[in-house]
Amino acid sequence: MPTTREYEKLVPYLRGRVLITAHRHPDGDAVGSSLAMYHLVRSAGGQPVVYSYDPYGDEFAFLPGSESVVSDPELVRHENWDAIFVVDVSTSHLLGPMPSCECPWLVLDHHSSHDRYGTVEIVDPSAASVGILVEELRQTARLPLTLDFAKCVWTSIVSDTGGFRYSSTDPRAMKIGSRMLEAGVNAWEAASYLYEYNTLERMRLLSLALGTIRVNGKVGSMYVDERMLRETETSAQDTSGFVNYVRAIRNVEIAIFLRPDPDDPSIVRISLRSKGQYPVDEIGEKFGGGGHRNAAGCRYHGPIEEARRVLMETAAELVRSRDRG
Ligand SMILES: [Mn+2]
Repeated sequence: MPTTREYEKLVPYLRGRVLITAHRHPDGDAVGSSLAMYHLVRSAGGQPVVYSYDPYGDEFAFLPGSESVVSDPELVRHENWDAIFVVDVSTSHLLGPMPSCECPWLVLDHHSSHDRYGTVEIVDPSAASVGILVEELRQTARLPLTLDFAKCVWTSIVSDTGGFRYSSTDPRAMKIGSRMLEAGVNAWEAASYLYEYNTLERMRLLSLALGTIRVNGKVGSMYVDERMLRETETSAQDTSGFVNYVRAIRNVEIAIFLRPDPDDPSIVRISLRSKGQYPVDEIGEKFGGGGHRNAAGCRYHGPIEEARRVLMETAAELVRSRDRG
């Protein structure tokens, strides 16, 4: 756990004009921790702007502050920022276009493979989500715990622990979660938006994707291609969380999900998940990506069926080498 002294280095910047951003294709932790920072800076008397190159999904619209998020890089380029807060970003490649700013980059992250790209960095791989670090920063700064802030921290923890299910769920996450409930968070409100807010189109896409599931030993895979997206009138963003359906199969230890890159259809974007002992970040890194032990991602240049074959082979190799040793 970071020390009070480490958090104290960030406190003076909370009163400034700050830009807050997270990784592209933001998930619940990226959104929750960005917006928690937004409320924290506001209660400190600073002027925050949250910037996300990829707009937030509709399921996050219940979060206070989400209506003020800026996605046009031109709108943040020419400001005189006192600091840029970056949350949940392991490497600067995962950022959208950023303003060139002489100001300090202040980083809160919890990825184990973290490039040191910031001016001041708090990186704690033992934190279940970055929202936990934002809450610890709030306590250090002795700022009030508001309901708006609590909803964002709660969303960050719920998302990155899979609803308090993953092994990252620890006493620290539960204690901070409990504090957010005391502040008035409604667990069902968050869960209903995060997990039960599917469009009918997305469910139809899922039914097509489920038809592509293939399992070989401990490795399972599934994909969505351009044709399925056209047929169901959906986009690649509608596939978030699909990888979990592969992981949910009994005896599958490594789950692979593939889909076309929305920006470049010649690139396949790949999500990797593992249930336990197999480090899928090692697979991700082989293809120029990365992530956590149990959740990683990468890209592949080539047709989706070829990507699937190559990734399944690589995953099978990892299983073989681990099971031997
Ligand atoms: Mn995270």
